[in-house]
Amino acid sequence: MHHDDAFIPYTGTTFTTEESAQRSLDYFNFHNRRRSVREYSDRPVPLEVIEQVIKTAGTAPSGAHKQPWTFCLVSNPDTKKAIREAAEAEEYESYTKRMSDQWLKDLEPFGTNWKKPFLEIAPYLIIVFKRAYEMVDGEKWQNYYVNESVGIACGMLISAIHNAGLVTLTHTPSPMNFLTKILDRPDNERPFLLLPVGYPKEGVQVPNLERKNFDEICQKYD
Ligand code: IYR
Repeated sequence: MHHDDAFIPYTGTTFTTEESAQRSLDYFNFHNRRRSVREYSDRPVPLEVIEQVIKTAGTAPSGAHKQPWTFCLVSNPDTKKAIREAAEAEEYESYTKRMSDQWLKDLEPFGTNWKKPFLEIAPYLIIVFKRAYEMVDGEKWQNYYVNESVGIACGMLISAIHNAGLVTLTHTPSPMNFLTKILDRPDNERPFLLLPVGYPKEGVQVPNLERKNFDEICQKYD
């Protein structure tokens, strides 16, 4: 059933208790300063850094290891402009007609609106596509747990971006089928998330938010 090299030794590192405690604390403290940033500097970002963070996202677990994701990396100014214009057209409709009063009220603390200049200013846009199925010899092979898999990969991507000293934002223009068109994606792919990536605009401010405390997010069963 298995060929000889179907399994190999696990090479991940384990740590002493003290090292584990320190590393988990350091990791939390570093991530606790991550924020979604909506205003970007046009300072260039080295391509190899962006490629590396995408590689990290690609290490995510996925249903049956199908890796059902494609990360489109956009730096071309014309493409960014096309994406901005299409996103703003949809967002204008959303903000002025489609979103409920309650939704608009819930967004007030973030100061968002239909204008999305970051789509042109940020040096890179990463548009994540989920792959619902693969075409194999003209046949459709369904992928598994696609939303979970791609969601996890996006979480790892955000973590890797923060680790590299860059900022991002999980932008969700809605509907976002315009991305399929502009980026000429195949039928088996659907846009999942759009992330501008870059350095923060100098002196940028972010909403004064508080995170839930530990007892609010964790229920222990010991
Ligand atoms: N997609 C819109 C609206 C929006 C919705 C939620 I929920 C947010 O947390 C933030 C924005 C936009 O990107 O502006």
